[in-house]
Amino acid sequence: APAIRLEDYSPAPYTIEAVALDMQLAPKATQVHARLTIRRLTDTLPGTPLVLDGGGLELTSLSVNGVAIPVESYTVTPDKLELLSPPSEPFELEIGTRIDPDANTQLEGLYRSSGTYCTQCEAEGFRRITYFLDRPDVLAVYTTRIEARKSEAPILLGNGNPVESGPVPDKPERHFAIWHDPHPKPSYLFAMVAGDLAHVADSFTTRSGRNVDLKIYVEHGREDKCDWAMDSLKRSMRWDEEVFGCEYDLDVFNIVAVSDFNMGAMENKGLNIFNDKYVLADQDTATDQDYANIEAVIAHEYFHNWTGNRITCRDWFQLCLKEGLTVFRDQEFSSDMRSRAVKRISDVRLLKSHQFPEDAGPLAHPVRPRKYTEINNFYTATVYEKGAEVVRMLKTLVGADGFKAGTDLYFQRHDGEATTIEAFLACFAEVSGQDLSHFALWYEQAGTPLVEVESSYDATAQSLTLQISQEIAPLPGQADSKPAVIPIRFGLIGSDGADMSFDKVEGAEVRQDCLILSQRRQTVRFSGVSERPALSLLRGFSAPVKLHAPEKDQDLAFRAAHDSDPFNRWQASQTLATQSLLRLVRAAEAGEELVADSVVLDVFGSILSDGSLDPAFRALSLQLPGEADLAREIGKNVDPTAVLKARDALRAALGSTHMDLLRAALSQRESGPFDPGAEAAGKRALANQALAYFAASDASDAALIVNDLFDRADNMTDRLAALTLLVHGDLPGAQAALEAFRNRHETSSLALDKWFMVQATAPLSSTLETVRDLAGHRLFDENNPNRVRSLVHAFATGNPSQFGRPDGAGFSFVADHVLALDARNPQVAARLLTCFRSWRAYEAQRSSHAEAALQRISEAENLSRDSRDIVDRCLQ
Ligand code: HT7
Ligand code: ZN
Repeated sequence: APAIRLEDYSPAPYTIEAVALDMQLAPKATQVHARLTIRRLTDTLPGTPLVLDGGGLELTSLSVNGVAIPVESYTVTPDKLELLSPPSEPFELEIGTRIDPDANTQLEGLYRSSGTYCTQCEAEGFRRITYFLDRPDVLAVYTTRIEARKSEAPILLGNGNPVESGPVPDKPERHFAIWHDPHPKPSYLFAMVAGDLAHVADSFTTRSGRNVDLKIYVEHGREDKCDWAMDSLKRSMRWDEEVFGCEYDLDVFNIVAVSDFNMGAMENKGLNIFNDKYVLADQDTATDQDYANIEAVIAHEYFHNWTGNRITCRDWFQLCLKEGLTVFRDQEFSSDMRSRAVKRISDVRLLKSHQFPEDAGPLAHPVRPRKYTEINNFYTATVYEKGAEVVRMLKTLVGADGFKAGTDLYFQRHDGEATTIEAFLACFAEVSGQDLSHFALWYEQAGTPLVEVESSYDATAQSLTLQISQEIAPLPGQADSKPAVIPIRFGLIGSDGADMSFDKVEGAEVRQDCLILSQRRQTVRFSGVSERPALSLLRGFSAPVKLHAPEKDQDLAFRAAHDSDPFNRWQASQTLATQSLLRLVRAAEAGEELVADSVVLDVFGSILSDGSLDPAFRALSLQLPGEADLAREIGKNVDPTAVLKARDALRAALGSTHMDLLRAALSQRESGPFDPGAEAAGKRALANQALAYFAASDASDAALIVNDLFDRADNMTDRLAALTLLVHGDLPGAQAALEAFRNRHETSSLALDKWFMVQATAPLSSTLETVRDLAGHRLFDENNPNRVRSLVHAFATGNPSQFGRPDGAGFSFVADHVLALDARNPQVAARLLTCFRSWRAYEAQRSSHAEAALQRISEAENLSRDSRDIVDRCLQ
């Protein structure tokens, strides 16, 4: 497929101002009638052909201004409809198409999930419903009439506000509903749902007094699992008014939860459709992480109403305009609902584990890519998470007030438009008076800058000198890099643990506690520094960079205890653990004895016993860097078995050294009624982290205590924590616990996903065989994306030592699944395939097995455009 390039953007020659859709639903033959009001743009020559996008469509009728048009005046294929010489004046084009929702396994366009008709139109799904200018810069007002058998689909939902509903004359078994959305929108925000659904209802009064009916639709019997989602929605609506001044703009806001969905959720105007994983929660089936995710995703989709829907993207290259900004907004929301420090640490962990590897390998691309062959492959951690980091840096640079003024201007100036990153940045440049043209490089350049800092202190001159450099390693299609504007928040910590003052700084701009780098190499000199400080750099992770600032273990231990910035306090303990683990990996590779460093054992002991710290923060600080984090640090010639051994050795040493402290922490586990809030969740996280070390220790009663927790747990967080320790540690009782878990949750699909995932991520040599068996299990369903993710994807991304087995069998198993899946659901297949992206980092034997698996995929016949794109880039 030819690449689509940003530089080739031009507006469509025609626009579609209004859409009246009539959808006669039937499982295998849905008839769609579209009446489009089309206008030639003034710059378009009369007689210019009109080319509409289609996606596997069957045309059943076609007329212009009410008259069927002769066959010689158009050409049609399933993927394109061309009117050779459309009217010069505004006209009405009526198109009939027939589609088969039941045959739609790719879950784009109109499909059925557990019998419910639903749609997914982002990015290019609307063209699978009718022929259209299916691009985000064509904004139309939609009216949708939905008709279905009443018994099959008593609930009929569309975008906007409900207008009318009732029985269909002369067809007693059918009924209809009409919905009208007054806000012009791009086709990717179109949605409809029809099915036999239950709902919960609530309401919200906006700050200007508009009453909004809120409803969450779910399968019957799941109504009692919607409380948290509804509560999150109301909190999101209030927060967006208070923090961003954004108010809701329709009379209804509907959410529908479906069980077959390619991604997390979709922000269709007034009718959000969700993967049910991000809606349904109760104490028995959802973990604390699930509750936090639901809160974040509900907020994210709601926030899109302004950042994405009211102001949308001119083209798909601008995807980060809505996604980066909306992720930033949902992160801020969660920070306000929970502990800001804990949220920041969790977000940075996610960024480093998902985005950094993407940005360092063959799939690297700028936050605003310049070309694509399949847009679905660009819903990436770079566009979303790095995109949010860029917005965060923007806020750091222009300040909180400048940021608020900039977003106010953006909302006011671009409301109702499809716009660009340039227009967004211009708002902040204008209100702050800052030139942001150099900053814009963050949208253009791929790769994570490596910032290296060497410091020297001159006691006589009382000065501190930093030699700083920044560099991005060469990437495919990007041999060289330019230096970026990098805000580095910092502190100089004195021996008493407090931040020190200094007189002046030369060699870089400093605004408050922020050093602003902009050159490849800079020498920065602080004067008036009264003693050698401990350097705290990149506080709050103020820029998405890799920081190398060599620091002795003792200095890291000092900062882990004293840094006033909680993020860097956490980072110091992580860096300390990483340095120690890397030494253990080298020892494991050399076949030496694995002896843990005492400084790490001490620091972890202090955190464990420091009751003054927030439990959630302690839990995070006690977590060791993961196997994949260590592999990323090692960078090349990675042997995942040595990494696993090193990590296991340190976990065991921590458990055995601190057994008494751990026992004490376990005995503090709280009882009483379940509370899903962040504080109670933090206490559970700490208790379960303590349990994990205890299980890794040489305590003779470890298995007993874990089994006991499993049996007694009254919530999913604790039950799953215990199950994971039993299964991953191959402890006595593991198989019985797995069986008990499956029996208990046989009817809860989301809980069963966890049952599959626990087994897929066990770092045991028997796991591949188990996973193969599970792929044939009666409860496995290859057509359900959540189930595929919980087994195959979890194995490929959450089990480094077994996916990366030295015999290549892990790679081969995943490749088999990519190929099988590709024919049915290319989007999910291509995403699974990205797990190979770091294949070159393995040691020689493993990387040659991974390459062979990729080659096999590459040579398959009829590979989808989605998978072709990923495999080609991986092998390039
Ligand atoms: N904007 C939504 C993206 C999305 C999506 C994209 C491609 C294929 C299927 C999809 N489902 C949802 C989700 C979001 O970012 O809020
Ligand atoms: Zn989004």
